[in-house]
Amino acid sequence: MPYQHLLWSLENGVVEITLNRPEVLNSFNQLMGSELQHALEKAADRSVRSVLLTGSGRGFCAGQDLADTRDPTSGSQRDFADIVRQTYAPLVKAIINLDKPVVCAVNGVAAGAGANLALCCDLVLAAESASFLQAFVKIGLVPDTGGTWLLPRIVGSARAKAMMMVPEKLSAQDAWEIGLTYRTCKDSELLTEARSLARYLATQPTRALGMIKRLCHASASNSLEAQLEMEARLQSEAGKTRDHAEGVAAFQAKRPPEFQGE
Ligand code: T3D
Repeated sequence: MPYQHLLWSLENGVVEITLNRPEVLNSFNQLMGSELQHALEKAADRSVRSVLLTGSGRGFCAGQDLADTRDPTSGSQRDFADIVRQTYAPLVKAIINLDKPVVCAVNGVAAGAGANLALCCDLVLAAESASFLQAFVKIGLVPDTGGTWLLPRIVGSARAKAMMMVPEKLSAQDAWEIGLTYRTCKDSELLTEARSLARYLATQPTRALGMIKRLCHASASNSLEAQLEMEARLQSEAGKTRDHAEGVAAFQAKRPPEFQGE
C-alpha cells in the first residue's frame, strides 16, 4: 500500500507498519497521522491476523511534530483539541478496538504521543537502547493519546503522576521493571524477535485473541459481576469458533493445531 510516511507490508497474516519520518524521530505530522489511521482500519481485514508497529531510524516516535501544528490552508495555529480528536484519539481507539493483537517494537526513544501510542499496543517489546518519555509537560501540555487513562492503570497512580509531572527518560530496563513492556531485546535482535512474535500470533486462534483483548480492556471499568458475565458471553462465542473445534480435535489426535482465525 503506497504511503508517504509509513512503510507497510502484509505477509503470512502479519501487517508490518513502520513510522517513516526518521529525520524528525518519526514525529507525527498530519499526513502520517491519517496514514496510520488508514493502515489500522485496513488491518481489520480478515486476511490480517496480527499487526507489528515500529519506527525507522534511531527513534520510535517523538510524538507531535512541533513544526506541524498550523492549518495548511489558513496558516493559523490549529486548536490542539482538534489535533487530539482528529489524530491521536482515533489512533488509540483503532489499536484498542482492533480485534487482533498489535505488537509494538520500540526501537528507540518514544516521547509524548509516541510513548503513549506504543503503550496502548498489546505486546510491547523494547530495544535495550529504547526509552520512554512523557515529554508533554516540558512544553506546558498535558499527556494525551490515552496516557492519563493507561499509565495509572499500568503502573499505579503514584508512578504515573511522577512520570507525567517529572518527565525523565525511562530506560527500557526501567520500563520493563514497572510493567510497561513485555520484553527487552538486544538492539540487533528487536525486529527479529518482534516479527517472530507477530508471526506466531498470526497462527493462533485470532478470534479468541481478540476476545482476550476485549476482556482485558473491559476489566478496567467493569465490576466483578459484569466481568464474569462478559467472560461467560465471550466463552460462548469462542466455543462456537472453528478454531476451538480445531484445537480440541488436534489435542485428541495428538497433533499440532492448524488455526485459521475463524
Ligand atoms: O501539540 C499538539 O498538537 C497537541 C498534541 C500533542 C501530542 C504530543 O506528542 S506533545 C509532545 C511532543 N513531543 C515532544 O515534545 C518531544 C520533543 N523531542 C524531544 O524532546 C527530543 O527530540 C527527544 C527526547 C525525543 C530525543 O532527543 P535526542 O537528543 O535524541 O534527539 P534530538 O536531537 O532532540 O532530535 C533529533 C531531530 O528530531 C532534531 O532535528 P534536527 O536538529 O536534527 O534537524 C529534532 O528537532 C527533531 N525532533 C525531535 N522531536 C521532534 C522533532 N521535530 C519535530 N517535532 C518533534 N516532536
